Amino acid sequence: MKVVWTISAIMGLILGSMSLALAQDTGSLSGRITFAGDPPAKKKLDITKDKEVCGTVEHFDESLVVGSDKGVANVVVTVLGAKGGKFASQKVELDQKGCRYTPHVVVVPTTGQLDILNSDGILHNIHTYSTANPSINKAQPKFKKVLTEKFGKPEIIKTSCDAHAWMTAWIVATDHPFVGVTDEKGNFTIKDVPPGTYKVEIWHETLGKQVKDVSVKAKEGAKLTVELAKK
Ligand SMILES: [Cu+2]
Repeated sequence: MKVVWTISAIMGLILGSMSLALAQDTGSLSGRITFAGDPPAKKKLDITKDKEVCGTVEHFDESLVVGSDKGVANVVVTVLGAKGGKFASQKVELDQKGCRYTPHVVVVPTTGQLDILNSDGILHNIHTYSTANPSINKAQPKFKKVLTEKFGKPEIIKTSCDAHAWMTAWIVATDHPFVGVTDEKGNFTIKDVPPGTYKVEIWHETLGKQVKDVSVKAKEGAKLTVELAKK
């Protein structure tokens, strides 16, 4: 018994130090995406249907969300060609609450699944506009609390609800975890990136795409600041 315990303790130490070594050999990439010019005013949307549910939250146009300090939200930052890494979770959620998708941009592993929740208890519809993956056009009645979908090919997919014209979300299907989405302040962080020189893709639904070269060094945090302008 004692021997078994000792062996497992040694194995634990070895495995522990191995994963520690792996973590130390990676770097991170963080930064900020800003808007060139004056931040556009928030545009409030008129809710014309199912007001008793959809009207419980305020709705704003989310196609371009810029903070007062010019940070752009919902920008997808992807490190192209980085190998390995681990997803935080294979199960990701997209909620429909107050007839609004949360989050607006959701990152889903191509090996994982997206659980689309209907917290509203009214009829929604999931309509995806994809090219690499099969398109989805499914009703989600009030009793259907969860709809589970898979996206096997990497792609950024526009998603909307045919029942509520203002509802839009973006599904980022990815085969690696080196993807970040900017927060309300335009900040993003991508952890555990293997050292190397990469092309980094910056994508926003309204402001388009840019590609930058970035070098990530072991145990160091690389920084990237990009300004996006209206096309
Ligand atoms: Cu809907």
